[in-house]
Amino acid sequence: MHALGTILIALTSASLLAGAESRPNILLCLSDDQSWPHASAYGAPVIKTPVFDRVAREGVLFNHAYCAAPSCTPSRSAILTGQDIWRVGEGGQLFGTLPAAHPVYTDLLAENGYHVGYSDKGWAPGSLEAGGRTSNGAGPNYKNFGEFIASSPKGRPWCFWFGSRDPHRGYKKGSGVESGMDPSDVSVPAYLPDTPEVRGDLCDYFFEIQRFDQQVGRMLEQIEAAGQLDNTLVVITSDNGMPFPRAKANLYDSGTRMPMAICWPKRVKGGRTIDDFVNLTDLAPTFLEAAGVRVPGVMTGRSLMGILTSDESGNVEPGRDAVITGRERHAWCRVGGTGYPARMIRTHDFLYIRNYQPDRWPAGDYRIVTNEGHFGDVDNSPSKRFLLEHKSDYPRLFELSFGKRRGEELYDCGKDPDQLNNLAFEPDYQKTLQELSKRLTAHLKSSGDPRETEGETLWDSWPYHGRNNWPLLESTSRSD
Ligand SMILES: [Ca+2]
Repeated sequence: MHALGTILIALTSASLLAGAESRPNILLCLSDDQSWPHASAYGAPVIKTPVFDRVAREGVLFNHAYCAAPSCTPSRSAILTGQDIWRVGEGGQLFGTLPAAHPVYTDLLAENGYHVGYSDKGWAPGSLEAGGRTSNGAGPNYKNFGEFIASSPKGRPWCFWFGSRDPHRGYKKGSGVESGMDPSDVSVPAYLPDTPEVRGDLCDYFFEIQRFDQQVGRMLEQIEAAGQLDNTLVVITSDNGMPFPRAKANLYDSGTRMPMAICWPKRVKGGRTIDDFVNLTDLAPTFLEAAGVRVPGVMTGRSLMGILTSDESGNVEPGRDAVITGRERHAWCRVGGTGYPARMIRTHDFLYIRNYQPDRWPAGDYRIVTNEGHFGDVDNSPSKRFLLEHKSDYPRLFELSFGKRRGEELYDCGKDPDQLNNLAFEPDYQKTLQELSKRLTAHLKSSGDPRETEGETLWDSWPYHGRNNWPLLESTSRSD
């Protein structure tokens, strides 16, 4: 090796060592199936999330954070790789895999001296082996944060992924009310029937969000006790929307808009609320930049460090006026194991959705197998059961959750915050629709989405590494 090269390597190592103490610890706390605005910092009634609220108060609260896909596996693939789901192959759908060829921020931090680990739900669900990985993309597994922090070498920064299993179903029925919640105070989204069954189900969901909040609180106490909170970058968010009809696995706000709060006392001015549109793919480049690690060119996310280190509130960075996300196969619930491919663009005023296969059932095929067996993209739940059993009392809500959809959907988010009235075929909205459609297509093409760049796509033929709950799929399906 040339002498100059040796000197450069020595200098690089020396500067890394010199900077090691100033590099932040990174803590990502991810709930499982929590929608915006279900945290008390957003003013949501009934629910109390003092830890999330504290991080928002001492740091930054995001009003427009969106997951990259409204489904566990693809959302987690996108967080780890910092890429849109259509760029990560079989990582882009539920029970897929995470191909080893895609760099993940956890590996990059480990290669640069970080102590890395995760507990509970990491990259999941799916098959890591199928993608050529020998360990979880979220890092080595630890029993809990306490075990991780105790094993953390002195003087080295750490990066931890806490993947809670709350508020994923199932719920203990009545747990919300038993904990003291008053169901009459619940704000029921307009896409759900306002009934005692649904209000009770929402309370049980809130109960688990509060349990997640308490878990995060105990971790922050440990970090404070170790005197490390000042230089720890803490992110609290969720992987996808709540497990209710027309929410999780859908591209409406109910499925993709996430609560998110970030603090880092040493570097980030607190007490700010941000209106910029951000994607959870932005987290990987944020963590890398905070750690002084080069962000790979393949990452489509954009670091949030500019927002975090600014003094501003509201709209901070130009160009962050929209997010683009998508959906491929969620559950195995259609004839032939197909998905419901769709992409969306969300701006401040509008949500535009493109459904590539409107002939398919968005919530899964309607099949007579068991009472629980309909519409497999919607988690079984008291709310789902109520809507199925009272279809004739709530025909519109039933259609909105389970019926077929048009190839294009457009919602006026100011007038219709729950996104119920599709304006895509209204003459007054054609100009808006054309503009959003053009912008969506341009982004999908430039980011290499096969749905736009290739005639035939592979998603429906990729393996589903989960239990097939539909053994009679080919023979008993009907399409009414
Ligand atoms: Ca989830």
